Amino acid sequence: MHLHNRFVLFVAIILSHFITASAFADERPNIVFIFSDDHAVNAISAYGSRLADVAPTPSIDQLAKEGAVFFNSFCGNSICGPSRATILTGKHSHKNGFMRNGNKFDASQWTVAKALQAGGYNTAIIGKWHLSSDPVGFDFWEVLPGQGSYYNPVFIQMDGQRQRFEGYATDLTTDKALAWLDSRDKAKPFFLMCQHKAPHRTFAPPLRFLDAFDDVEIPEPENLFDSYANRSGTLAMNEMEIDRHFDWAYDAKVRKDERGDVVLPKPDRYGTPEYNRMTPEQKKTWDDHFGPHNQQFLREFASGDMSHEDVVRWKYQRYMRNYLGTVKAVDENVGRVLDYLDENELSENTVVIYSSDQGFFLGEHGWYDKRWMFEESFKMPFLIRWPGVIKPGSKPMELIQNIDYAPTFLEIAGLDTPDEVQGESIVPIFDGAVKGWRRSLYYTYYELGEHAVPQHFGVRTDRHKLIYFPKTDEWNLFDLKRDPAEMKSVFDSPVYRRVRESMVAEFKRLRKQYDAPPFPGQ
Ligand code: SGN
Ligand code: CA
Repeated sequence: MHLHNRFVLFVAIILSHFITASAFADERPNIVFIFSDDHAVNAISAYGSRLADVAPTPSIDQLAKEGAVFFNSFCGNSICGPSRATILTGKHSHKNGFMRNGNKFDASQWTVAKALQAGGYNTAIIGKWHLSSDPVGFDFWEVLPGQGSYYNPVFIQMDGQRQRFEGYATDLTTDKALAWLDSRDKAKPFFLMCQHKAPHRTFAPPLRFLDAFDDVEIPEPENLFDSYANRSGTLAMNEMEIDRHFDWAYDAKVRKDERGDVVLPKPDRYGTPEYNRMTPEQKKTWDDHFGPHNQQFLREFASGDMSHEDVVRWKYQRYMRNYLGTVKAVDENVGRVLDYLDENELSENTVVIYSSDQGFFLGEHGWYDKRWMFEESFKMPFLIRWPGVIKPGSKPMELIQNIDYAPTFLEIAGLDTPDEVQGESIVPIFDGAVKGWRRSLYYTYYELGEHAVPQHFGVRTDRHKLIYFPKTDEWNLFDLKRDPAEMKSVFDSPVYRRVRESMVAEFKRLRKQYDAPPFPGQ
């Protein structure tokens, strides 16, 4: 902790014992952490991807313009609950015990929320939580059960009651966050986690944005039709392809009762749970939008003129329009929070962060979903605005990871980070002159089964990535400069012998540094 911060905190604590709250206010910065679920950096225009022109995100981009956008920000385990547990604890999954989505978070352990609360912050979490046990360390919480729903969602209240609200989850989460800001203890600085369900599967946009992308053709990634050659054999075993696994009614929104005699190919296993939640008026708006598009598609499909690739391309367009519609609502709601801070003269002394629990495949490798250590799902968006501290328009290239969030929040708050925390505060990067920053990141994925992604572990430097698949005992090595789309492993190439040796050594070093357990089954 900076000496200055330590002094401010010391004075704040001493004074608060003698002076009433109205006479003395703790001036440490507020922290607003806006977090979404499965938001790929490629769907944020500040990152400048192929989608930047067709799907701009002006409010999230405002954080980049007025602060920093981190281009090399990553998770430690590309799945929801584990990423959230890492953010709260500053530790990799094997240390905080939350390795898979099915786990229950051990709420008795140290978390950054508890530390901020004990350190004088007013703390709240609203929206998606997904850690099974109740939130601890928050003065206020109101969270979605499990994955939550998009339309007319239920929120769990602090007394355990479940209450259903009419509306759209992203709007409601923001409404509740702003209401909490109004009612908070204004003598204290605040830490607010505003966490959206969107743009998670089943990619259901607010009704006002159903047609937002109707008139644009969404650019395809070059590897929409990946053959999975030249890499681990486990890639071809995946169950997350737009082609073979994107469900017709559930994901592509072509309901069974709309199809007449037309028989669509597999997969067609699930129903339409989000549609079923809607009021009759909401359903009508939905049907007025999707009905004519679906009929046109079904006619074309039935005519036999569509090739297999044409059908995949149609599904990709349908997927992206819906995904980007949910993102548009997230962006709009980020704007509402920024406006609130302006209107209440809070912007100057509030650090605002936008991030998401991991990345997502937007058709790259033919996929939706995440989990793999490949760039699209390994990356986490990270944009941060801190007026007077971060130079507007900064584009840091340091390798940061979700283990770093807890120590960063604590340094912002002028509080100490316990030694057991594995991440580093990124505050020194804000000066633009950090020396000796980490040179590599450790990755783990422990789930067994869903979407058929195998357990794997790896290391990434600024140039190379090494992945180990224990079940098949395979190693992949990627040269991210020559092969940014990760289409060919060079692990066995003699040209890469030196790189391979140094990456394997770095992997071992990191596993030791983070006190990693043996690989599963070994
Ligand atoms: C659900 C989804 C999966 C998704 C996981 C994990 N299926 O199970 O597609 O990979 O969540 O997502 S769904 O039918 O329920 O939509 S995570 O973000 O929670 O980790
Ligand atoms: Ca997620």
